[in-house]
Amino acid sequence: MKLLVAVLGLCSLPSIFGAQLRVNSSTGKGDCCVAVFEDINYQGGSRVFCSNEEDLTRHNWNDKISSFFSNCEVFMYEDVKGVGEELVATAKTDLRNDCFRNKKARGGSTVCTDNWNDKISSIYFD
Ligand SMILES: [Ca+2]
Repeated sequence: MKLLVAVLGLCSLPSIFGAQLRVNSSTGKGDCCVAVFEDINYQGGSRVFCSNEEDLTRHNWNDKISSFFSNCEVFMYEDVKGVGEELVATAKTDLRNDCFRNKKARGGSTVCTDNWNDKISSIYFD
């Protein structure tokens, strides 16, 4: 989290998420939200999601995300409704650097078959 604040300069995380980051009155903690970006390094068009999004085509965000950060662990999927390859993370500055995980090659070693850039189609928080 410190890294994110550093990367984004003087902005604190709650101010980045703005009014969409609600605080739970019983725990004092904010809800989970994720800020997604069209380009790497948190650049380009952006949007904040604070609830599960089973189909990003509804928001015109399908296969567009190139970086993101969150205040909690987020589960991202290659296809809508949590189908396909899964990526679990709190932040990624450049999804081109992240392989689809552990595809077994002949002989048992793992191999990268593709990267996550412009591939995410659904988002879950739990
Ligand atoms: Ca993109």
